[in-house]
Amino acid sequence: ETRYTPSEIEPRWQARWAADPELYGAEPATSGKPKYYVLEMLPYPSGQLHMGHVRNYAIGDALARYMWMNGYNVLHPMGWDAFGLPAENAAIKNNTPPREWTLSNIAAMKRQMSRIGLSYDWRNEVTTCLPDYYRWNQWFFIRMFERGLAYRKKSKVNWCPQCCTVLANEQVINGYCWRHEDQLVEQRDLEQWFLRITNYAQELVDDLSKLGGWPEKVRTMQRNWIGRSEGAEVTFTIEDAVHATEDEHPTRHAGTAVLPANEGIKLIDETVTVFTTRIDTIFGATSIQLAPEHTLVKQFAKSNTKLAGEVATLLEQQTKAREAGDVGAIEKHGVFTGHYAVNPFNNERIPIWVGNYILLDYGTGAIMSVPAHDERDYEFAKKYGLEIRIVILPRRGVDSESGQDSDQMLPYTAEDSLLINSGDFNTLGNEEAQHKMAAFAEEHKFGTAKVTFRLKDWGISRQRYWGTPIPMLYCEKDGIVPVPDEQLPVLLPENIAITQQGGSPLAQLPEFLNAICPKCGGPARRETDTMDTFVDSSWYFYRYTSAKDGTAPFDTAAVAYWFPIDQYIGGVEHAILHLIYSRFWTKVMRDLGLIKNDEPVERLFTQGMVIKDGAKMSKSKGNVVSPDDMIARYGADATRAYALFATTPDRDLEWQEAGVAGVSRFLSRVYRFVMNYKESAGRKTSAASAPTAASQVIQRKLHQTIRKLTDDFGGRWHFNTCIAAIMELVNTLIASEAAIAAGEVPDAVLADALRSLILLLAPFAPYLAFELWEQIGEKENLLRARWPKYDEALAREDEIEVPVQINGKLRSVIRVAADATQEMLRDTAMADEKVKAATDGKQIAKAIIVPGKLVNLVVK
Ligand code: ANZ
Ligand code: ZN
Repeated sequence: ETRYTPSEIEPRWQARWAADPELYGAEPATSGKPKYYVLEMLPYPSGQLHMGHVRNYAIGDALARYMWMNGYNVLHPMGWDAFGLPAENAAIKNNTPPREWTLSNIAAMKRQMSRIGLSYDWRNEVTTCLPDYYRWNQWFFIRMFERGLAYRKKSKVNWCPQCCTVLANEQVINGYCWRHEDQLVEQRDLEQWFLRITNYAQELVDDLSKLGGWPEKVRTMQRNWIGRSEGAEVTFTIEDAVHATEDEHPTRHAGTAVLPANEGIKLIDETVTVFTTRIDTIFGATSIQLAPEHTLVKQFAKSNTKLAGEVATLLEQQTKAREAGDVGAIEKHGVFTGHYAVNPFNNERIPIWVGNYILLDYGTGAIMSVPAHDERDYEFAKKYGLEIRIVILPRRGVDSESGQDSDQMLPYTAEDSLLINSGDFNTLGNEEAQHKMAAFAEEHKFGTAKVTFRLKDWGISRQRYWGTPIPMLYCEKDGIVPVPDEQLPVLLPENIAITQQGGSPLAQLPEFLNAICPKCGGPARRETDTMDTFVDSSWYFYRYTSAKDGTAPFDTAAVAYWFPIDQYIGGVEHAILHLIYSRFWTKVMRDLGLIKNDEPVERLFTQGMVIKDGAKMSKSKGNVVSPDDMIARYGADATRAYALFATTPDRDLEWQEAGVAGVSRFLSRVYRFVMNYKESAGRKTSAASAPTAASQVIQRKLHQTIRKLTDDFGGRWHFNTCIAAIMELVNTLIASEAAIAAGEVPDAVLADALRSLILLLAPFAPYLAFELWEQIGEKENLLRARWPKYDEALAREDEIEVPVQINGKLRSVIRVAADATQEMLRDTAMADEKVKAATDGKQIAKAIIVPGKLVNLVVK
């Protein structure tokens, strides 16, 4: 008897697949076939694949193979997100150049991928750290610069002292560095390059509605991240500033207009603009609250050192809360500035405070505080004894039954309410009031309706070496000048000493730093920062369509054919940053006229994590299972099939080696069975005999399995139950061995069963499938063989009759499938006319249902 030996089968097929680049190669756009672009997120070349990768790729690979077998032209590419800090850290630690380290990791991981048997089109491999790729990052950057979409500004940046670099907001997780879980992120002021993603904020929100093939949770995360708020900006005038600084409690219109000649008081802005989403509550505003860093506060504090000190404390509190990622729950503190503002709606004078819960970088950095109708303002007003004035009420008035007085229901924040104490706007519903009041403000030129976004422009400057050089020059005469296209790429120098110190390593290389201004021919300084690596991953999947193109980022005709990506598969940790940047980049490329699609990805799937002993696999927990070990012990087919069999792809998967062993035993059963009967499979033309009971059982199971898998590949993707169904099919075949021996199963039926079994197995265990396919004498490329079709009639279970009793009396007999479940029996019984009549108007107290035997209902 032959034994299943993956260690013999798998390397043999690896060699054959490697020798045939066409096998998994996409055909040209002109193939005339329908296309299918399936993509898994490209890995960072750390040097080792982990089980999370294996799972991600096993899902994509199964799908790619299934689509090939359904006649599609499939693009299934792979590449390397190859820039980034670990290469620099490794360089410092091992004294290896980052490029060398990265490329050798890529080679190692590519070997792992080929051991796993993944069906990638390596002809279109993309490696983002190579100049033939990153030159296009530079090219895109210059196109954005020309359109004002890339700009430079001094700004507070998130700084990780361990990375020695700036982090994007998205790379700060609850105040900590995404790479260093225990490193609090600091704030620093630096000149940075930004991409104007906020220009696309509205479209990025709007187009989420087009992404019906994305998980709802990812769309919600993006919507929240973009954070669109409809509201209004209202400008309050500031009352006479002079006397306010001299007297803590000035009276209205007090004092003369004599301005002291000294101090910076003349600098004081005469107005302050707030952003509010509830202009309908403006008659209830009893203070203005400014962010500690608001310019007005700086002016107020100039001549008031006490205030300056207090504001510094407020800012410190806010920064701490920000670093801890929890500004929302900050314990509120504030300080009165001594100044007053005038509410343009009622000319009322209200004090201007500084609040530690007001952020500079949202809205206008200033708010009108309405304690009666906002939680935070309420808490603040209670603490500092500020007036709380009710200006909206529930439509039905205060709930009299509960006996609550109005004070106890505060703050009252409902949207659906009526205005009171609001002058001419009294009795309006709040929504109508919002429109009328915004219009009123606009008409009188002290306000305007306004949409605000939480999304910030994307800071892409990194003071690191291993990234795409930003292709900009600084000339004393001409200022900021882009590197001309024909000088691209700006090559990243290779011989460089990398050190841990802050600042960009490139700045220490005079031959890089010193350049010639293309405008005036004079000396210029080269930008020494490199780009955030999220630039690389924002458009890499376009490059896959024509990765060798030396004249353009991609071939537009190929992109027109392949895009959008039909199915993208990856970790939910990329739900915000990578996927928002990619969507932004696509829209920019569209506006550059390069592509037609508005969105890059049609369907997105986010798989669950792989865990071991209840925790995410990690070196620090010591619970890492290496794919190489598993493959050495059980083979690649068993390892990857187990990654799909253990649970549905969206759930977290608890890795259990016993499960891999179980899948491996199942694969040996398949192997043995097919090898035993491969001769019959060759004899497809035996005389058609009348259907026997044994052949009916086999065919029914076979067609049910085909139906199950076909349905699941269509969208549900419960590959675990798909593999379980194949196991059942194999059990049925093995249980039929006596009947086969007795000649009760026609050769044609057996041959069809074997052939279909191999095809069904091919997406999950490709090595075994290719091997057995050849063993049964098939000459055709397995991937071009057609996925089996099921016959509904053959799949149908025999029907049986089941009696239905009501309170012990036989009332009806229903016809159901032999394998009908309790639910199916119950549903069929309840739909039966006689049962309906007998239970009409009564309650079913109890239902005893024995599948295949009887339904017994007790009614009252
Ligand atoms: C007055 C008001 C009354 C407000 C009311 C709310 C309820 P979202 O929805 O998140 O956009 N706000 C505005 N800018 C702020 C800043 N820089 N820091 C802290 N808070 C700020 O929130 C908008 C609301 O948050 C605004 O509407 C403002 O408070 C506050 F019954 O204005 B509101
Ligand atoms: Zn110049």
